[in-house]
Amino acid sequence: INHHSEARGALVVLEGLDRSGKTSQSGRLLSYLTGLGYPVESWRFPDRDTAVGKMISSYLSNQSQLDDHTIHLLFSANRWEKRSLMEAKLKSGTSLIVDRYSYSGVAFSAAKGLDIEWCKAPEVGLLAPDLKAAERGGYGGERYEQLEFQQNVALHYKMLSDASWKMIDACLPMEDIEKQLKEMALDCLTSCRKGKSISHLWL
Ligand code: NYM
Repeated sequence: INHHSEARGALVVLEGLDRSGKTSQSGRLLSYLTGLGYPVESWRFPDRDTAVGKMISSYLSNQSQLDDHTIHLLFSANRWEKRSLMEAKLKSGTSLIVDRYSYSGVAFSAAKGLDIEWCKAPEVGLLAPDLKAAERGGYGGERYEQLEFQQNVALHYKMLSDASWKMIDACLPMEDIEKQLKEMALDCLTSCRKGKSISHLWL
């Protein structure tokens, strides 16, 4: 690896339904890329450690009730509070593997019946992923885990996705998913190092 000081890191986002296996895949991808010598960190949204994240966590575990619009804006605020750190990491050459991002934000809230354009608005200006990988299929005592709701979320992911999304069948053997993800991520890291510039949502 050629460690150019100006080479930036890549923003790799994993999306998918609840229990589609994103979390274990992001762990595997992290160790693979780290093993190749790339500086990489694994992040997730919601980030439950921040002040806003604690409110989200209490809502998700049914310990508090919030209006659908309010929780939507908190999920978005949770991404905004990490935006400058995210940008600093990427510019310093560290790649980020992020488990859920704005697409989960929009798909889950729109599946509850909120207007999709309203849902996208607070995401405008956040950093756009360099790779959007989504696991199709799969799913699972938290809020949102009912099958019908998951199907509705899937429908909204579909509405948000375009040709730039890399779709992976979550029903494939774990090793196959892992292999596909590794190839995609490596391509992405390479093009970011070669100078692909950072862009912003909503694309
Ligand atoms: N979720 C996640 C949202 O509704 N909006 C968001 O912006 C994000 C990031 O939170 N069911 C939902 C999806 C999940 C739940 O996520 C918790 P996780 O990955 O299980 O911690």
